[in-house]
Amino acid sequence: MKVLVTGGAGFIGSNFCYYMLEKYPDYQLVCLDKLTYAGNLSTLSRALKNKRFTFEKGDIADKKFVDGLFTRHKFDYVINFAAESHVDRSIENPQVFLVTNIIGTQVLMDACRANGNIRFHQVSTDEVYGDLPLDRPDLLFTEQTPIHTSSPYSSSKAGADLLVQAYHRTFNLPVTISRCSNNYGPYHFPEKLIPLMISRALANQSLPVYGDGKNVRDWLYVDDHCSAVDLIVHQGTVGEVYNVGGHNEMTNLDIVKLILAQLNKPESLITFVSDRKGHDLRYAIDPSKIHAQLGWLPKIKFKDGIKMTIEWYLNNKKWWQEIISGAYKNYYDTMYKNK
Ligand code: NAD
Ligand code: TDX
Repeated sequence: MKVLVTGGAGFIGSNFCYYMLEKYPDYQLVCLDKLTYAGNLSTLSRALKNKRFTFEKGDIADKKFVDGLFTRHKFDYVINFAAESHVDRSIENPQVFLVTNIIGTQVLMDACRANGNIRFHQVSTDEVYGDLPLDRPDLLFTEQTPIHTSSPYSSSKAGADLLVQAYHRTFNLPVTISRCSNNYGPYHFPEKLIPLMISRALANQSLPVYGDGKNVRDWLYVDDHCSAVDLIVHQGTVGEVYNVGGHNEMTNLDIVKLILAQLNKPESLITFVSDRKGHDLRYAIDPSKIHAQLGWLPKIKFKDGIKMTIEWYLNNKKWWQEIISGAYKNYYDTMYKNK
């Protein structure tokens, strides 16, 4: 089998490449990645030593490049992780989100159609459902929850999801979609909450918590997301959407306090800053469909996963210190200066 993994130099895509190389010793993997600010070849250094792994630098929205790639390789599966993924950046500059997340998905699906209707999987997000109130813990996102987005990022992901479903109905393209909750784990880019707070706490820098810190996210260890995508791709029903999550809701403030406690740093580092525009209050996934139909369950409990993650950031300082010392420093100064 030959699998195209797009966005494989990013957080979840790279973890997925390692997961697949280990699980399927006879699979060939091709990783297509544009290497934007969020993509790092150093993340793939172990994979690049594997003869079954090939890296291709390119843009999923570049039709000429993508068509050429599909001519050079005969893919059995295409799994689309490539995206602009940071909500705050989408508020500053929406356009690239529309180009990569919507047009990129269309270009990939057209290439699948033109090359024998290749099986296509879209990695989507729980953010397409909008948010839930903080005072209704009984409410969860199901696959039937209406799409109702808040940010340019989530709108671009929702646009792509609708297009994927349209390609199934109109062209009979064999597709599936997964909508996962917030991931955490190794290689998470240090602009996102958990790695940002770990890296700043280690440097005794202030920890910027948006608003009152009471917003809730539903956290899943990245390997559990990888196992869900693997199951959906191999055993899922074509045309279907699967929610992925592990019932692990926490407020942002509790996450930050937990990180500080694990690192033995004082809570006085916490600084409340102005809120994210349109900030979603709460995400919470109902994963009963993927459990009932495919037998998926998460393996890593949050209390173990967060320890493993902090340990990984302590043992891999070179990886993230190189990132935060370059262009990222300007990003931090610009994005947080008025908060
Ligand atoms: P990431 O930002 O860490 O990685 C994205 C990768 O895509 C990078 O390597 C980047 O270089 C690449 N990329 C960006 N634009 C590209 C383009 N035009 N062509 C080719 N490559 C391009 O993102 P992530 O957190 O790993 O998220 C991966 C996917 O999972 C995204 O589709 C995201 O919407 C989805 N998702 C993420 C989470 C989460 O908590 N991080 C949760 C649910 C779903
Ligand atoms: O400095 C910060 N301070 C803060 O309080 C940052 C960066 C975030 N936050 C808050 C905002 C959110 O409520 O923490 C929460 C998590 O923020 P992010 O890490 O930016 O993630 P989120 O906005 O929840 O989106 C993530 O989950 C769904 C991913 O980035 C998306 O790609 C995915 O689709």
